[in-house]
Amino acid sequence: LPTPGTVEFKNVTFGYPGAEAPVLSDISFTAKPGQTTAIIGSTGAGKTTLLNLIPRLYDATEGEILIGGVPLKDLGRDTISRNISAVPQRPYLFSGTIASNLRFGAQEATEEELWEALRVAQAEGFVAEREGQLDSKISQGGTNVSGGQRQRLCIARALAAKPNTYLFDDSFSALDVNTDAKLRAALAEPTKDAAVIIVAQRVSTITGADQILVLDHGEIVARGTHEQLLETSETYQEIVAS
Ligand code: DGT
Ligand code: MG
Repeated sequence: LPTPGTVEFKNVTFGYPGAEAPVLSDISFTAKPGQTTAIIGSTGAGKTTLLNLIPRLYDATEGEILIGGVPLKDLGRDTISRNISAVPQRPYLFSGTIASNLRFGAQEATEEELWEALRVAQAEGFVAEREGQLDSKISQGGTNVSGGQRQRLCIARALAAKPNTYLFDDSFSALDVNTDAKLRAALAEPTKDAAVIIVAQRVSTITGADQILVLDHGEIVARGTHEQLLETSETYQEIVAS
């Protein structure tokens, strides 16, 4: 791949155009390859906004984001999309087949690679049961699969692209605790050299993360491992208790 996947935020502030107050203030962290960085915080804290800055859906108002040491603005859009797989909070499937949906961003993926991605995403079973399997039809917006299936297909799509940076926006909370745990265990191998950034609602999804950032009103109010935060962060304790 063109660049190593280290994602670095340096004093990033961001406000939506026209809005008075910034949504993110002075965010600094480094997400390293081979590590999982988790972001947790209440609704409206700015988690999705933070993730969306990485593939440049928006540009930082102040500060800088670098991937592999290169400022985002110096990386072409193409390089950015080849390096990053983002699973959005509201995952989207388009009208086509399961295979064409999975190959979005991974045109050259073989059927075997698609099945492997589905296996990791805990989606192999329900795809195998569908008539036509990889060639079965998906309707616009993915309305003919369940929300949880849609989420897992979008995770499989992200895996099929074999990027070096993964962004998961709340991708596991619609799954039952069991599937969530199985999926994350299966992700370890294919993402072992990638930088993985996970936004989570459920603490159990991220207890094993290498670092957890606690976001509150657009600021990182605490950071550390699960064990460290349990000792040091009241905000984190409240999230754990909720
Ligand atoms: P969630 O998904 O409900 O847990 O919340 P977060 O943490 O993902 O929050 P986020 O980043 O969606 O929103 C942070 C703040 O920014 C919140 O006050 C709503 C506001 N906001 C989000 N998207 C937009 C947008 O497209 N335009 C404007 N003007 N404001 C937005
Ligand atoms: Mg969000």
